[in-house]
Amino acid sequence: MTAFGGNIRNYIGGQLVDPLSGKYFDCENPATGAVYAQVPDSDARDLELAVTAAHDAAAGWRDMGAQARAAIMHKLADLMEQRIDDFAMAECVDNGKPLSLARGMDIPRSINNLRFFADLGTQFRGQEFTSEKSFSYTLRQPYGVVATISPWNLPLLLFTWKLAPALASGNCVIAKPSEVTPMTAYLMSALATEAGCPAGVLNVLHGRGAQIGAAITSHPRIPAISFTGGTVTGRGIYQAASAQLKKVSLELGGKNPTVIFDDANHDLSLQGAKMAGFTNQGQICLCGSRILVQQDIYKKFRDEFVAQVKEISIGDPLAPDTLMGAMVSKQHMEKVLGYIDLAQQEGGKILVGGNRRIVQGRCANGYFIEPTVIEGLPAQCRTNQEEIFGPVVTLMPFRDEDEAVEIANSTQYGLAASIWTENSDRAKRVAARIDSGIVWINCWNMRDLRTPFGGMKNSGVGREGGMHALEFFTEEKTICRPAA
Ligand code: TXE
Repeated sequence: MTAFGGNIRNYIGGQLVDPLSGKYFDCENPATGAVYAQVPDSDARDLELAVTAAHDAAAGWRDMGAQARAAIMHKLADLMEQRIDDFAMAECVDNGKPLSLARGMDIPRSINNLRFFADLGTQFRGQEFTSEKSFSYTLRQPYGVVATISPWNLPLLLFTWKLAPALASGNCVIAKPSEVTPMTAYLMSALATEAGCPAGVLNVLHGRGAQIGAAITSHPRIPAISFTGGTVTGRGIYQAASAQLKKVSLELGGKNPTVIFDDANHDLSLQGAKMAGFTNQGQICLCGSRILVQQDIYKKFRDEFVAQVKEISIGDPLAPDTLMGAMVSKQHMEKVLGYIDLAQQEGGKILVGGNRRIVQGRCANGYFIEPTVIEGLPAQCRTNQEEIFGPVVTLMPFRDEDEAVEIANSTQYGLAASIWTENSDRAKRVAARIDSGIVWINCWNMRDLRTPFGGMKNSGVGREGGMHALEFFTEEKTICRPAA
């Protein structure tokens, strides 16, 4: 295994290389505040090398066929699986998330992303159309070279979620992980050659969004970009890419409602709202940060919810019983704390949490925030409208289905929602009326990787997942001849 810590390197044309500028910046362990690695500050010159390597490899990768590509992707997955504990530890140190979460969710799902899309690529096909006059069929052809830009909250999971369908559909890739959490993408890139990945097929460039990210977005030889991150950044990428009519897939923020009806299973809905609110320190685009509770059960639900949130163990991500680790960075911690201040200025009452948590011992300088529950705020205030992306939830009562739907739909976002009720007719009615890309009924974050995934409104453009991702990374060409 490549040494964990020290200098991270780019992976270009099958080689681990330093950035041409020789410049690096610090990478912190957010649970301790200590610098533990150096990130290449890549720029347009590094990109040029990667784009050339990728174009040189494109025809070979395309013509190799889906089965051979799948074999290489499975081999890479095998190599990662053999080092699963190292990857989990790296994700934990880089991101601040509990080791148990990295080991239980992030890394297994990352490996599965590779396997899932490797296999799906072998099933991918065009269409056929016959009429009295003509016979037509379509070819699904890769772009050649595409880019992926991914965020810090689920670093390897989202890196592979984009990379895998791009590779499986026959593209060479320029992949840019978040500069805040580059380590697992680096460790994975260091295994690609051993897995049999031809030089230039996968290129991983590290560095700052405003520099290497922007260079990728505007590069004329990268016709398609898949991005996951904040809505403001996504909008900028959309604008930059539109100048060259690039194909863009955007998976952006959320302000997701958790809707609890008075006939919900009490224990399950409490558990579900807690998971949706605080998993990964609330740093998942799917997190349910607005909890809407029907008014006749509001007080009972609130009191028990607050009691349970008080019990969430927060602290050293390495400790086996830790449920909440550190925020990803000092800057992000300060942003979230700023929103907690704002909530109070807006008249919100903090029922539990509300502060930075100083953890004793080796994590004394880490960036921890207490799980925070706020009530008494109107649906239209900034706290209830803007993505906080931290362990902060609000509670709001509602009268009936109509009011629940109205509040649920009252933000600029439309990514995910969860509905808790034992009445299946009501569940179906409300699910159909909520404006979001996915609605869960009596569950949260349950995922079938074949299903379309993405957001309505300002939560994104396009759908990922299953065939949708393979379609995004290919052009469909129609071929037509007279009927025989
Ligand atoms: O993410 P950015 P940030 C939300 C969350 C968070 C906010 C900002 O609310 O507080 O976004 O987070 C790259 N051209 N989400 O600023 O900037 C960047 O290097 C090209 C939601 O940390 O969106 C990184 O690789 N690329 C979310 C990626 O974009 C650019 C996950 C994401 O970073 C770029 C994370 C540019 N000009 C944050 N600027 C989700 N949807 O899951 C930055 N990048």
